[in-house]
Amino acid sequence: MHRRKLLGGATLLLGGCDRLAENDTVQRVLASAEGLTRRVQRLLGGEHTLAPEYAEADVSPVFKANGTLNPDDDDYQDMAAKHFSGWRLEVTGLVERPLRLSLDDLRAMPPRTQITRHDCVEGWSCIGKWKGAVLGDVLRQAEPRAGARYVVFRCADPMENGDPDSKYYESIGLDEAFHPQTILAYDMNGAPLPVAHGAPLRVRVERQLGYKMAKYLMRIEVADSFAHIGSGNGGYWEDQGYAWYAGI
Ligand SMILES: Nc1nc2c(c(=O)[nH]1)N[C@H]1C(S)=C(S)[C@@H](COP(=O)(O)O)O[C@H]1N2
Ligand SMILES: [Mo]
Repeated sequence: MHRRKLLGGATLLLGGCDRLAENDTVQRVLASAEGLTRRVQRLLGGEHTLAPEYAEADVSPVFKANGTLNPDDDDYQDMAAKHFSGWRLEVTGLVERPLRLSLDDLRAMPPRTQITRHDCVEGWSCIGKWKGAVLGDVLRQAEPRAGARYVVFRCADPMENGDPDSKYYESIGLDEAFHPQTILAYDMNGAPLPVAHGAPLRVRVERQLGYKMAKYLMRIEVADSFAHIGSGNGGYWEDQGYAWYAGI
């Protein structure tokens, strides 16, 4: 009986980015598995193991777009109509120097290009080529203050009928934020990021699952806790029951 409950939880997890039922067993399994993957990854490879990178020939001919494909938000639509010339990435919270960066500012920073595999919790994968600014470089400019533990990504897309309080968000630890492959991508497969994939800027966190990779990025908040955001679990999908540390 116990075993069947566990398998039920695992099947739900693989079932996709659908809402998970508020189920105690699922919550417990996710919580324990999450700590385990994180510890095992650290034991096996240390903090900064690189995710595998691929060759140009491996790039998927079609990269599936998932989740929000075009944000239902007037401000976002206005910015998109002006080719994101008015868009700025804000860096706020526990930092010495809050930042407001244009796409040109980000493109002027030393770029990193990587060809990696994107794994969605739904069970599909695609290989894509990403180019962007290294998040660690942006954070070093902003200078996180003592007590900073998390980097919270705030996105433009409401998840419930245009409700501004339901906008997608995500968070990662400061260690993951300073990982060399954690980038803010403005190009995909050699062209500016399409709207369906998160224009004008999306996060790549290559050692974790797709839902960590926030699209339509508007603001980065450096914080000591995410308990005050959403339902307090560190991300839109985490609030529906997914693991915060989504290691692959
Ligand atoms: N802002 C935002 N970011 C998001 C999502 C979303 O709906 N909104 N979906 C997530 C999920 S579940 C996946 S698999 C990837 C999909 O990225 P893609 O559209 O480039 O495939 O984006 C992630 N980031
Ligand atoms: Mo996903």
